[in-house]
Amino acid sequence: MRPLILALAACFVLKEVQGWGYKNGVFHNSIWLEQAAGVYHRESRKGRYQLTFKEAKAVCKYEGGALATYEQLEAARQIGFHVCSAGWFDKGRVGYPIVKAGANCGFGKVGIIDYGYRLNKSERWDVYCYNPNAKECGGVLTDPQKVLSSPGYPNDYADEQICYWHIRVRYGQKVRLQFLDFDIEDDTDCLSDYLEIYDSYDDVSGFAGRFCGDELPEDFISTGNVMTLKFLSDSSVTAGGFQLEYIAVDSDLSDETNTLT
Ligand SMILES: [Ca+2]
Repeated sequence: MRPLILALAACFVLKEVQGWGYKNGVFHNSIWLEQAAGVYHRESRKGRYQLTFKEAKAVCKYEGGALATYEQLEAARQIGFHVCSAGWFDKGRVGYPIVKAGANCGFGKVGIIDYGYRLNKSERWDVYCYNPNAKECGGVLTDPQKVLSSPGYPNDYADEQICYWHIRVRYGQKVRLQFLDFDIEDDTDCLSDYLEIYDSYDDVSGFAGRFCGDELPEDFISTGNVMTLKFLSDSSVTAGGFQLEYIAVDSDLSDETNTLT
């Protein structure tokens, strides 16, 4: 662990947590950034509701996809894609998919909450993209053991990547993370590109470290049975990327490992 980097990053992280966390009475949880049937939600790096229609299109295109159509969004919704944030989709329409009715979101309705075709394309919203092939980055993982790597590994990762891995192992177990290879654009505070570890199932609480450079981070063991990893790269300079392995360990065993290290 690098205490200095943690301290320096704290301020920035706090800002980011506000961006991703509780906002306008709605808990924006990154778990909902997961894809469903190739559809996924993105917000601007600047935060929620910052993208014009043109910018929204560019976000999807940059990632090799396109704006989702109403039908694609609905198909995703039907398999559980629920996002409480209005975004652009195909042809300048704005809305969001609601699976479970709630008082704070979707006016208590279920379905695509449709704001219709917007006349003013300079309005700022989030975006819903469609890219059935963009599946190598992030995901919800429940396997007891798995090797993860940065997008494109063993080749350099690309610019403008954002990936979330939400790991959940059996209740009563812990997640043990071991780094196998590590090379992320280095800067003093890891503000450009970084891998973050959260000792929780989201990237809002449980911040446990931010890493960059080419020094292999130490093993990390979660407190509970969940962990979140977040990888972000900015718009310039890439590096070799990383590879790591997580293993579900029995709580007793991991305590033992802890005292050994
Ligand atoms: Ca970079």
